[in-house]
Amino acid sequence: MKSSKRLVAAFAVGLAACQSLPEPSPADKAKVVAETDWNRATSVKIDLRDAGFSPPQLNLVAGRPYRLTITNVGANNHYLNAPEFFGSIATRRAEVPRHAEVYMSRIDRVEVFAAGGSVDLWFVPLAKGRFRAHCHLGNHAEMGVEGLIVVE
Ligand SMILES: [Cu+2]
Repeated sequence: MKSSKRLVAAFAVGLAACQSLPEPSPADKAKVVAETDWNRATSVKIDLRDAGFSPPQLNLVAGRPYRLTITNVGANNHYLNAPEFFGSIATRRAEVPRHAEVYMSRIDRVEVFAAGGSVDLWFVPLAKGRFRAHCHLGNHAEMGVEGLIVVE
């Protein structure tokens, strides 16, 4: 078993026993990023609409690499704000296709601009759980601009 797989398994078991498990260390996350075959990333997407996230629930599997495309199809700017989720993933980079790639180890929140703005996040979820994601601007969350990210 590769060490990154052991790490994922340890966090998955830990979270089941205790919901307040501290997030994986930066060194652990860096190890997962380095050992992951990013050519095998699964593409998933969330559209940010003025009335809600689509789909309202995103299902992921711990230990697998993902490319998450977040596109704003609404008339207002929106955030995807999910601090617990972002803390629990090994982040490789954020990418605006054909324009920029930003290599980073930790995302706090993501704002995507109205009417077609888009960004791809490359990451491996490390902890199983149900993570709330929402837009904190104005009353957007109350208007439904929120969703759930479920990692199994
Ligand atoms: Cu919003």
